[in-house]
Amino acid sequence: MAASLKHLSSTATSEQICATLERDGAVVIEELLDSGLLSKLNADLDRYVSGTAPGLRNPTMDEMIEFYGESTIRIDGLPAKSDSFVDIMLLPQLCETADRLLLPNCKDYLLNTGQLIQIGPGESAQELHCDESAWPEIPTPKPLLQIEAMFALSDFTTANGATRVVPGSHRWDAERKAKPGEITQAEMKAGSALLYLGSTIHGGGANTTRDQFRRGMFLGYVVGWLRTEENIFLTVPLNKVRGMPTRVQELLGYKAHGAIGVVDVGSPMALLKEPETGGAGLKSA
Ligand SMILES: O=C(O)CCC(=O)C(=O)O
Ligand SMILES: [Fe+2]
Repeated sequence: MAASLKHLSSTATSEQICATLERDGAVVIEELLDSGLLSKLNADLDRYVSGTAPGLRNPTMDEMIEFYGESTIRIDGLPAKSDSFVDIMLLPQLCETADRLLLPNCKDYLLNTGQLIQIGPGESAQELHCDESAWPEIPTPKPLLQIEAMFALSDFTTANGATRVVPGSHRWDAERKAKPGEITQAEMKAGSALLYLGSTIHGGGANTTRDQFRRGMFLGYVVGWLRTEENIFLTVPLNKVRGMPTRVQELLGYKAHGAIGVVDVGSPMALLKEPETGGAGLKSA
């Protein structure tokens, strides 16, 4: 039987979402963003996309140039760039799923990265991977580290680069490679989202169109004791964080994980309550 993904409606309960994620490693939630939220988010992002060239600007490793795509625009720092992104961080379907799947493995979780991923015409398929391979130092078997949502901000089609997914691969040994018949693509309408686990094999699709841009937005939560992929303390200015809902401040790293992530060996939240210093909250002696 050809590989396929289960689609649930946005009224699905977190039990249903998690049961599907535990069984298949991935699920599409249809119409997770309403049309008003989708257009506000796209308008906010348009302002940044128009001034950004495709490809990686400051590679940390040569292999990342191809991995991130030379015809793909990626932009992070999204909590500072769009209030709609901040609203989306708190969607109950996302937070309840993270509560159920990640809280058994940590005291609380963090935003790992929020990323616009716009795949341009001619882009080749991204290498299939698990997002948890960002932390190769953690020995296997690993506890579940991450849950991810890839929001379709334009329609996702096979031709324009809909995410490729290997259902069931979250249970595979690390060496197993997907055969063509085990790979499907997350075709979905703008506003829908693919939810998947950090251990599920997937990758961006090839964009074989001549003139279509596949706009996706990635939002992932990770166990709070890991270093996050995006350096959110630098991508989201402190003065912006001060005006955000408390739960968002926590998810951006302003809550200690027990004794980890502290300021003056205490809660970083105290820093957000101080008058604006414009910097790291340092006071001169
Ligand atoms: O663009 C996509 O559909 C997937 C991107 C991805 O998996 C990644 O960059 O880790
Ligand atoms: Fe990925």
